[in-house]
Amino acid sequence: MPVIHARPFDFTFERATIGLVVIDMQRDFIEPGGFGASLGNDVSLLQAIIPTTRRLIQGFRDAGLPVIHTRECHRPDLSDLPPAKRDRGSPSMRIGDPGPMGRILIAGEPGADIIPELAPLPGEYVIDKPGKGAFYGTDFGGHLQRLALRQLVFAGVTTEVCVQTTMREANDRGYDGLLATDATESYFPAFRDAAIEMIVAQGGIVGWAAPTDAILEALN
Ligand code: TIU
Repeated sequence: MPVIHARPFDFTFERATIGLVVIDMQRDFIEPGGFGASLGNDVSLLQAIIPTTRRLIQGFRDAGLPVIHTRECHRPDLSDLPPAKRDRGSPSMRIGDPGPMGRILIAGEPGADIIPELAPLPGEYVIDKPGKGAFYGTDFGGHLQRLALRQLVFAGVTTEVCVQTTMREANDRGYDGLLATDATESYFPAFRDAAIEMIVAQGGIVGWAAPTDAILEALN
């Protein structure tokens, strides 16, 4: 069986059961004027991983393996937005408010789109999720079962929020998860590093971690 050289130890997979999950690489998190910026973050930090994430996606496409994209966003009528999420903190704009990329974090608005550099191909599955984890309130689990996937490689933003939450949800459901360490980023680089350490500690309590080159090498 193919192997990715990873931390805390080698990650073994079958080509028939591995897929890539790219979390929330949306304009609302990565470009100025969106949700990430409304929370007071420097969104330019996240732009650094675009080329690596693009290479990782291309590697899965070239190998004929599934690529699944997620988008954190809400229905236009806000019926899937708990008031606690809308009102938390004191954001300069709240979810649903009009901004330079349309209404903040609302499905169908330009800001909720995946950035053009990483646009899904026709036929690639795109999950709209109301929570931080991709399983909550979505058909993500059903889609993984239909594809018969068992091992998931994760990329995207932000490492300690939506990426880590989804990895933990997947881990509890019996999936083996591996985080691409140079295709994930946080508004707080120390949190990215800490999240990676939390995942691989205690014998891979949540999963594995490896750089994109190590992942692509094993796919070839
Ligand atoms: N704020 C933050 O770091 N992240 C989010 O709100 N969502 C995701 O991580 N996608």
